[in-house]
Amino acid sequence: MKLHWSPRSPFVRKVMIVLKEIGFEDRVELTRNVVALHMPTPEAVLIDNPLGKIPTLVTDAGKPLYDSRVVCEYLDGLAQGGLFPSDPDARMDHLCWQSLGDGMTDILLLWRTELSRPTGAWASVTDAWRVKIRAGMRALEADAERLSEGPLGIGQISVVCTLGQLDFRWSDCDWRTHFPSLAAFHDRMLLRRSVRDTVPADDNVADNVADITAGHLWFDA
Ligand SMILES: N[C@@H](CCC(=O)N[C@@H](CS)C(=O)NCC(=O)O)C(=O)O
Repeated sequence: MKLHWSPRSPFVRKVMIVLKEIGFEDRVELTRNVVALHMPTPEAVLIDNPLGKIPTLVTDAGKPLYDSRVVCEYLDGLAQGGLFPSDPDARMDHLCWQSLGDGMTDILLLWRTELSRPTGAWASVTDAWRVKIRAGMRALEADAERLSEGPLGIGQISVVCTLGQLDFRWSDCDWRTHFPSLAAFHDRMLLRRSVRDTVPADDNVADNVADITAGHLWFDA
């Protein structure tokens, strides 16, 4: 299989954590791609995913699969890894955590792009995103004990990628002070090799977006 990949992508990270958890790491060839909303989409990605996004997986049969939710579920199904529980209640918990985590990650990515807009960011939109990220963090803090105690599933994987994105691109937001149970959950997740080995890293491929998020996301006492 081939995976359109980047070490900086929180959505690719979900797939990488799943691959490591199910022991399929060696079955996938990683292809480095630089994708960003404000840049021309690489042809190699566009051929496999008309949306031009990563992660995109090409199966051994040559079938392209996207997005991270589909790719993670496909891989987990192949391995019967149990990361998407079959019990309906547990499954909905995990799918909802995934929706919240992925939705917050989407906002964090769009927000950073908006901040780089040459004519200036649209303040009403970024203000609304701040409200949503704060609400999302409160919801996750309320669920942190269940996230920490339950068996690993796609819900925890998605949420840890959102928190990792805060550390990677919003490092001054000090989320741990305001969400201590979530911080404990994050520490616990870092005990897993799959999580530790996939912490986002900047490999210095230019994407023309300077580090411009400082001072834009904070949490009230
Ligand atoms: N919903 C998608 C989101 C993927 C996504 O936004 N990936 C980013 C990189 S982290 C991307 O490809 N951005 C380029 C673009 O949106 O054109 C998923 O879960 O895979």
